[in-house]
Parts: sequence; C-alpha cells; structure tokens
Amino acid sequence: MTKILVTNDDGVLAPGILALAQAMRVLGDVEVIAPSANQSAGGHKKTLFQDIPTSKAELADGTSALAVSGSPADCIALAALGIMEWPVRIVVSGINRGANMGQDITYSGTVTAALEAAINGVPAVAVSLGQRDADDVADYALAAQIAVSVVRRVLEKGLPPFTILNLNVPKGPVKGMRLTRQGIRIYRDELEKAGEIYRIVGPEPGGMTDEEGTDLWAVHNGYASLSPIHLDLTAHRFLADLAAWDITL
Ligand SMILES: [Mn+2]
Repeated sequence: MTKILVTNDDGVLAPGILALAQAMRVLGDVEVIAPSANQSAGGHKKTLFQDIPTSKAELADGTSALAVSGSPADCIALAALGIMEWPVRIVVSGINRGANMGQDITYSGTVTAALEAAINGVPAVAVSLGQRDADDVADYALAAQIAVSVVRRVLEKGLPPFTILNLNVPKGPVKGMRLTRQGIRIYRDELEKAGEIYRIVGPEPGGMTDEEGTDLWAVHNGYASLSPIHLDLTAHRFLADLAAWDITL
C-alpha cells in the first residue's frame, strides 16, 4: 500500500489538512502528523536538544492523527527518525490557509515541511490555497482535487533529489494549471508599538511584481501554479562575478 504522510503548518485541527487527508485517501494509506498549534511563518525550524511532546489527536471526521508540539519540519524529522514506518512514498503538506509564493517560501512552514522531506530523501508536495478566509473544509475541496492530480503524477514519476513541488491554488474558479518560477512579493508590513512591545502587522495580500511565468502571476490570473523548488539556494548566476572580486587571504 502506498504510504502518504500528510502534515501542515496551520495546525492539526485546521480545515485544510482535513480536506487534504480525505482527498489523499484515493491514492494510498494516509498518516497524519502535524503541529498541535498554528506554526505559520515559522520557517524551517528544527527543535534540537529540547523536549518535543506529542499526543494523539483526531481530525473532525474521526481520522486519527499525531499532534506534535513543534514545527512542521519537526513532524517530518520525527517521522524520518523512526516514530513511524519510514520511508513513506510521499509527504504532502497543507492545504495552507493563504498562498505561499515568492519569498513566502522561506517563511512558510507548509513549504519547509516539504523541504524537510526532501532532505530525508522522500518526494514532497506543498499545497496552499490563495484564500486567507478559508475556514470550512469545503473551501479547500477544489485545491484538494488539484493536489490529487499532482501527487498522482509524482507517485508515478518521482522527483529529483532535494526538489519539491510547490502548488498554489487560487480561490475558484480555476482556469487551468501553469508551471511557474518563483516570483517577487512586495510586503507591506507595518509596525505597531505598545510601550516596549512591537507587533509586525500588514495588509493581506501584499503587492507583487506581476511578471508572467511566475507563481504570483499565475494565481493572480486565476491559474493554479506549480513550481519546482530546489534546496540549493546558491546564487549560481552571481558566482562568476563574486570570483572576480578576488577575495583572498
Ligand atoms: Mn499556514
């Protein structure tokens, strides 16, 4: 039986992970290991040398799950280190409440859970819905169906090492699928101050450079966006220029 591990960063009780777990059952045997609390924008956090409490949880439809008091990447690390049968065939992360595009990728727990799977040699897909107010499992149904078609192909074809797929689905109707590259988001964060306490807040969604072929362009224009993301963050195009700086000891 094809083992599929489902996780997220919105927390084990979020509606998006329920929709995803339900949809993935047509492709295999689903296990759910997810953070007990919302870990959105937590980045690729790994909890080292600290206790990571876990507890049994239940999704709204009765699906049993493991809730982890840690990050999304911790959930995958624990799985890879042996709290379940490993390797699984694939890790699917989401469905996130809100898109993960452009520089969001480095903040996103949804994406970094998938990256943690890639580090541990398992193919992974991150799934996000471009709708911040999606609060009902039905809001995620279409994104879950699109995720099924993507995951079905990954199960057939595999993925190259250290490579994941980042799927972003707009609020419907969806015109089709575009293969995209990472675009550029323009954040409009603001600072709130109360005495010595600060808060970073900001309008949602932020701006973007609306360049055709990017994830942001696709979702903004009503297409589902599928980007291959690689863990190699080297600025390859800058290496030659950097060499010309002639930094020596
Ligand atoms: Mn989230």
